[in-house]
Amino acid sequence: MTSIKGPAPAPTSFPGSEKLRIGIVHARWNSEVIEPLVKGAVESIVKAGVKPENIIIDSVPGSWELPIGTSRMIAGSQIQASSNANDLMGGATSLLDGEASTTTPTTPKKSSGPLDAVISIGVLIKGQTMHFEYIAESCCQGLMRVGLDTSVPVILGVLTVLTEEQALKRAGVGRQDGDKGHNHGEDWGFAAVEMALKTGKWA
Ligand code: DLZ
Repeated sequence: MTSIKGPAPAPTSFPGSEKLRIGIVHARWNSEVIEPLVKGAVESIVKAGVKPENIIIDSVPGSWELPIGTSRMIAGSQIQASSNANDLMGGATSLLDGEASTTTPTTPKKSSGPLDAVISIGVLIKGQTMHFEYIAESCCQGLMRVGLDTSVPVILGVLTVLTEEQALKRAGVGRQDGDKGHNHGEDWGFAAVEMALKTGKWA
């Protein structure tokens, strides 16, 4: 039996999206899953009409750090009004060229303008202790708070899964049953563009 779960198809056109600036903050834990998720998000953001140079990518150590990383990226983008976005962490262009490398840690980012939405991407895989529960709960609550406090849409790109295979399938790179699954990063990219257009200064 097929499942009814999942988002309805995203809108096919996003008028005004060429003006948008979208941020992605990703954790570096579980990078084998993070990489396709980030790539999927970038591809759908571009498919929706956002210029690759207007996609800012940064990383934090783990999902626990996503709320502060997201908060800082939003604040930094509102303060700094210069610098080429594509210089930051390699921008999104290298990902679109097929080079799905995640970013390396650097100093806080400058930006060439305020961000219209941010996707926060992390992968939490349950282990033998309670660590997973504490990080997942705090991370999700923290990200909701950042979105509400800043009025900049924060897209929840955090997978909270019980097994590695569950994570891989949700990044479209599943290894078992001949089923690669579906890359949720693609949905997050479209969600970011839709929310950026429905809220903030372009609404
Ligand atoms: C410590 C930890 C553990 C056990 N598991 C994960 C995980 O599955 N996914 C993830 O993104 N991060 C994990 N971390 C790291 C924490 O998020 C955090 O980076 C460290 O505790 C340092 O604050």
